[in-house]
Amino acid sequence: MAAPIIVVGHRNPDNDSISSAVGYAYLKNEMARRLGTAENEVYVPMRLGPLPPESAWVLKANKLPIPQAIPHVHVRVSDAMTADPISIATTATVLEAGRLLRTANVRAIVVTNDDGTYAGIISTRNIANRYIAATDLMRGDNASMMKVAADLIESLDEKVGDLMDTDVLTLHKDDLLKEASEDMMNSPLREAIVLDEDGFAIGILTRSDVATSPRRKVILVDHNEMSQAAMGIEEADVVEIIDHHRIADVSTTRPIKFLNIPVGSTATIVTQEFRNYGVEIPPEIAAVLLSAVMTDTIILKSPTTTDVDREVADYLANIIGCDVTAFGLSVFKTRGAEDHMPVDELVEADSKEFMVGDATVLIAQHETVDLSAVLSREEEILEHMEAIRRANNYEYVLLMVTDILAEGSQLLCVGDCRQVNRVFGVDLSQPGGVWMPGILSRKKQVAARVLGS
Ligand SMILES: [Mn+2]
Repeated sequence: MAAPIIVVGHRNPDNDSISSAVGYAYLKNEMARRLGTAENEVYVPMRLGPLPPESAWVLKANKLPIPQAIPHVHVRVSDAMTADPISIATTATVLEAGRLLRTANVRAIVVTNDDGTYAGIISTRNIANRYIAATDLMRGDNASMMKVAADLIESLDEKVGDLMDTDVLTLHKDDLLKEASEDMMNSPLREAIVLDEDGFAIGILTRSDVATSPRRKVILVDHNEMSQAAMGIEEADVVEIIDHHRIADVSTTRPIKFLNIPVGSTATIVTQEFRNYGVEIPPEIAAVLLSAVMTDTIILKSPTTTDVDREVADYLANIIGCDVTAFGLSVFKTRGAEDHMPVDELVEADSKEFMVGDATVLIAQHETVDLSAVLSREEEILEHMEAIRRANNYEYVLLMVTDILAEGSQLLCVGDCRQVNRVFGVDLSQPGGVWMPGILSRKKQVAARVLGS
C-alpha cells in the first residue's frame, strides 16, 4: 500500500482547520473508493497542534477519531525503508544464508537472536569476503588449491553469527531521512537497520532507498501560506489546496487543484465539493463541517459571512436534523468556561486605552454567546474593573459584553461614568449595567462617540 496522503490545516489549528481536514479526507477516500483506487490512495486527516475544544466536542459527539498530531512533514526513515525485512537466525549456516540471499534476490538479510531481536546483518559482501579470504591459502601448487577448496566447503557450514556485520548503523522509524542519509554516507556499509523500542528489526534502509527517497504527499486545507504550514512542507509534494484566505506563497512544481473561494469557512467549500461530486454527506461529517462554518463565521454573524455560507449551513443542518443557531450555540458553549474563565482574561483580553481630554479611559470588550454566564459574575467583574481603574488612574473603565447572537452589548462601567451616561443617554450606575441593542463595534460605535463628545 502506498503511503497515506496527509490532509492538514494550519499551525495552531482552529476548528475549521481540523474539521475541513476531517471532511475533505472523507470526501477524497469516498471518491477513491468509487474510482476503485482506494487501495493505493488513502487520505488521512492530521493536525499541527492541540485540538480546539469545539473540535474535541464535535468529534467525540459523533464518534469520529481525533486526527493524529504530526510535528512535521519531513520525509522520515519509515517513508523510505523496506518494512518487515527478511531475517535469518545467528545459528543458520552460511549455505542457508546464501540460498536465502539468492531466492529473495536481496543483498543483505537481517540476522536475529534466539528471541527474535536484531543481532546483525549478513550480506553478499560478507560471503564474498569469506571466499576471497580462502584464496590466502593459495600458493600456486595443486596441494594448496585443494586446501582452498576444502576451506570453501568448510565455510558453508560456518554459522551466520560468526560472519555477520554487527557495526551496522541503526535507526528509528521517525528519524529524518535527510539526517539518516548523511549518517549512512559516513557508514562503511550500504545498509542501515531500523529498530523498534524492543530491539526488533522493523525495516532495512539501503543507499539506493535514500537516493530515490519519496516525498510525502500533502493536501493543505484552510491555509496556503508557508509560515502557517507544517514544518518540512518544502520537502513535501503539495497535491491540492482548499482554502478561503488570501493567496500567499506556497508554490508547487506541478499544476494542482487549488480551490480558493472568499467565503466564511473552508468547511463551506468542502461541503460544496461533496455536492459537486454528488457524494452523500453522512450526518456525523455534516456535524463536523457545520461546526466549522459556525466557528469561522461566529454563527453566521461575522462580516465575512456570505450567502453561500448561509445556504450551506441550512443544507448541513438539514442533514443533521438540527436548527442552525441552536447547533451554533452548542458549538460555542463548548469553549464555555466563561463561568470559569479568569476574570482578568474576561475583562482585559481585549481592552484599549483612550485619551478623553486630559483623562485616560479604558474601554474593554468581551464577545460571548452566553451573556447570562458572564453577567452572573457581575460583582467579581466590577471589582476587577475597579482594581484596574485605581491601579492606572483611569477616569473610568467601560466593559462591553457583546452578545454576538442578540447583536447588542451589555455596558458595565466603574469610575466617573458621567460622560458615557451623557453620550448614550443611559444611567450606568444601576446594577447589571445597561443593554444597548445594535452596539457591536467598540471602535465605530463606542470609542468614536466617546471621543467625539
Ligand atoms: Mn478558516
